[in-house]
Amino acid sequence: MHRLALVSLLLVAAGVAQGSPPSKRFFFAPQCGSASQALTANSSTTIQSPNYPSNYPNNYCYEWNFSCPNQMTLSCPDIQILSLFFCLDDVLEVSGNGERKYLCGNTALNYVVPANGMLFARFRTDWLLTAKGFQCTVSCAA
Ligand SMILES: [Ca+2]
Repeated sequence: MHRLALVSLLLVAAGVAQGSPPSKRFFFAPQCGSASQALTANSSTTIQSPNYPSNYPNNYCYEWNFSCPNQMTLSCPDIQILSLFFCLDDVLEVSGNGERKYLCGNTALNYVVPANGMLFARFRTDWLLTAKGFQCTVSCAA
């Protein structure tokens, strides 16, 4: 376990040394799948980690983009993302209202994007240790 922690720290250091943003620090991160959806007024959809509520897989990356003509809300009442390194290993990244969030651990999120905005979410995991993940609702206001 001690050796594993040391190796992980070296990997983190290597990633940070590349100077890229946290979402791209891990050189072993896979290519991200992606989906874009234009929500219409008064509609909603769900995003979730694979296998939810069972554990998400290792080495996973997927990103979502949503647009909405009105105010848009991302609601994640139960987030369980296993991170040993301050959201650098497994992380749900959210942006769209000027504040970029890096979510890990046991937490929740209610994130509001102004009208005619774009909501971006990316879920990325590393090569070991998983957890339950998340299920979120994306709502486009009436
Ligand atoms: Ca992990």
